Amino acid sequence: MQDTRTTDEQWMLRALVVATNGPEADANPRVGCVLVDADGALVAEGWHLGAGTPHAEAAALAAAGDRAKGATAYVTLEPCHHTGRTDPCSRALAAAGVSRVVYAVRDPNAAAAGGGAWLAEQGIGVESGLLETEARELNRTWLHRVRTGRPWVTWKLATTLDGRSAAADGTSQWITGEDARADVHDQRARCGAIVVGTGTALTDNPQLTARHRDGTLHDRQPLRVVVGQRDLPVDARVFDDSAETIHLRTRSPREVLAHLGEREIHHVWLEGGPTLAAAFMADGLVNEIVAYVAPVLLGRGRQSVSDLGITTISDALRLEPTDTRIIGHDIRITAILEED
Ligand code: AOF
Ligand code: ZN
Repeated sequence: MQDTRTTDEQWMLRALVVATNGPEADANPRVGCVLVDADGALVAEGWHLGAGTPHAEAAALAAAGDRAKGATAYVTLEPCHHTGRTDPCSRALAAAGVSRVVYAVRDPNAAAAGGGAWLAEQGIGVESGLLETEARELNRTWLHRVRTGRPWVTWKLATTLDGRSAAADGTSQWITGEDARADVHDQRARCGAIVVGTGTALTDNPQLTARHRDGTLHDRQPLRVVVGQRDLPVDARVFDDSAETIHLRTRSPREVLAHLGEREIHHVWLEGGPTLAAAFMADGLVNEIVAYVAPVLLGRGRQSVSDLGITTISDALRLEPTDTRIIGHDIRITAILEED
């Protein structure tokens, strides 16, 4: 099939691909930069490896050396114009003699924005908005936090065919199969924090870490957050030394998210239980649901979520499915709720 994308789009696509080398669960966004010379040949590429390390543009410029002069820079995010943990990319691009800058999405972070306008003032050709949808998708959770001050919340639930997440006596290990559970660990590793209520912490005594199938820990662990007034035993597994844990003695999901947002966490993995999940839902703070549905029946048992105040079918919450797949014997449905 013939590739009908323009040359600019192809280079931006490459910048988006190299951006994915960066870590997902970091205070900073994932950013890629590709430098292309006047003959249309690749000069260098760079990506951001997380807060405190060089920005994508700086990495690409370092790799390019003198060959950056006269080049076009394709960047997935508007070049920053501030001195934060590193120097402004706008000035670095201009100093290197780059003649044209194409970026995908404007930087909504007021502290860093303004690079595009400043570069244009220097007489450098600046274009924006190329593959913006894709670039937004790449940093969906980070953009959400910058816009709202709160992390994006993904509520994970595991249910039986009849919508139960635990048996009548409270036992729930296990409803889904091994493959689905391994998938949960991979997804946890991509988030900045795992949030549960004290009920879940007391009933299941979970470790709340991201582990490989052999039980070893992923290199990076999300922050473990337990929410609620009740005390936890000091020997609870969430307090082991495999990851950092905080116990927030509040019932307000908004307070929880404000606190995590301040910690520059932009993606929360909410694992329930039913009371906490309902509280987040009631406040309109769940952005996405990842549901694992197992070929299991429990009949009488505990619902995955407490009352949502819905009594008639026309009031049902209908989500926008973004992905459905079979994982082992279970089905995983990913769906998003309307953005506020
Ligand atoms: C870019 N290129 O690769 C990244 C940018 O604290 P700092 O210095 O790392 O700055 C972080 C902010 O800079 C971040 O919030 C975002 O607005 C922008 N990130 N900008 O030009 C990059 N990572
Ligand atoms: Zn920068």
